[in-house]
Amino acid sequence: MSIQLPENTKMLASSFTYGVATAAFQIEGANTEDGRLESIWDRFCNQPNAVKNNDDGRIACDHYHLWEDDIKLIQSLGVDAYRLSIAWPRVIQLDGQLNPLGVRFYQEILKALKQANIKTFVTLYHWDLPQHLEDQGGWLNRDTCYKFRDYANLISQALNQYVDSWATFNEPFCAAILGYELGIHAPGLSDPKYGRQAAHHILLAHGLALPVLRKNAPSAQVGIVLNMNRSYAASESSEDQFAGLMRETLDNQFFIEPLMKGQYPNILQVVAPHYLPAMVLEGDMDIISQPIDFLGLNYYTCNHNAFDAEHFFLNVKNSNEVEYTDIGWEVAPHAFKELLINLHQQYELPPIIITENGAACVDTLINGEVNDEQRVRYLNAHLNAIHNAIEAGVNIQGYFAWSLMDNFEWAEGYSKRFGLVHVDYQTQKRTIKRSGKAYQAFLKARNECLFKTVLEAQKTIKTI
Ligand code: IFM
Repeated sequence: MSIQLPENTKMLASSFTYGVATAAFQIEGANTEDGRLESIWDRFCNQPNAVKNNDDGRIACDHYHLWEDDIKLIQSLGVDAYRLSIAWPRVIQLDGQLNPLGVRFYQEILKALKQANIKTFVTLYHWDLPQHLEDQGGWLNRDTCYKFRDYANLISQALNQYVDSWATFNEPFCAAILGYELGIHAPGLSDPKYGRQAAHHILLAHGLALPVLRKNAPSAQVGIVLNMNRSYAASESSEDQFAGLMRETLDNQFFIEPLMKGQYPNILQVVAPHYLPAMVLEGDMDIISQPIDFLGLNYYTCNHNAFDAEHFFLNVKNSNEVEYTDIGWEVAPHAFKELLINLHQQYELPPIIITENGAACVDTLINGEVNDEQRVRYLNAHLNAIHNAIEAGVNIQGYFAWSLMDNFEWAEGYSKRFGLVHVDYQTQKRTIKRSGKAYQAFLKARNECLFKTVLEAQKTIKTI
């Protein structure tokens, strides 16, 4: 099994960007080095049983020390771009000023990527809020939005020359809802009134940072990354249909509608006002809904929802025989295509970049090789789903596989592996898996095909 797309697809054009993605806390380690401050995830990992096996991010993939080799690895895959995140607690000191050592770390990485001709996609917030801000209420405190804007201002000035694309936030749903409503992620609070207020403040912080980024980085693309799963009703019954609608509303529309239309979904006012943020000030929705250059979308799976009187929906398994990944997520490329087409029909979207997509598999290293054929099939099917969505009119301009390498999978610790590259956490040895080789081969074939097209174009020009 390899990765193959139809020959005539727009996804083979040079304008379509292929990359791999990571996030700071998941790979860097070195969480007390060079003046890095404590983050909410350092604190959360220290709470007994908050994370599987009580794993933490102290070493992770030791990328803080191994980044040069990791960039060679990225280069060897033949990707056009690398998506990484900046750790806010590494680059901003307690006094609000830049930490020169933390900044230098990212400058070196970004510079090396540019030298390797790899485009740089930088996310400002991939969930690692400085703990001292959480101590003052974190995303429940409106002041954090202004702190985020100030951080965005300083760091974009420091890194601007090396960055092609800035995303303000990765997955506001996870940061706000898993962190403040469901208690699964840091900081571990559990109440809809917290989750929805945190979400509003994150969206507001995104809007406050936009003009700052545009001013400091006028030639870069600026956007935000949302995660979306396709929500289905578990059955045809009207109760389950309602459950599917509520899941879609609370998980997906709650985030995209304010960005695209400057409002929270109306249905919530009628059926679930306690799932609306209590404090929205005049002008907030205009700040949130300013135009963006791209919308990043992270897609992994779909869900099926039965009615539940207390929570509106209850996650149930697909009633058909379907395939799952090691994290228990259904493999659903058809749902990916549907999701993309639905969004395209619902909104006037900016260009979409698939900023994450991938699978957790039971990967075992045998004789120096990892034969992750499920991940190869997964990538192939999802890339083809994107092709089908493009054919149906959706403007998609890039794809990033999650993830470059195995890493700290949040509440699941190191028990789930998403990498195209295997990491031995004892030795920090990296081994490219079969999926990494398949992606590499696919990109090589695409580049050869681009090269052929250029040669043919040159020949035609000569004969004119
Ligand atoms: O590992 C995460 C990533 O940090 C955000 N998106 C989903 C991935 C897999 O769960």
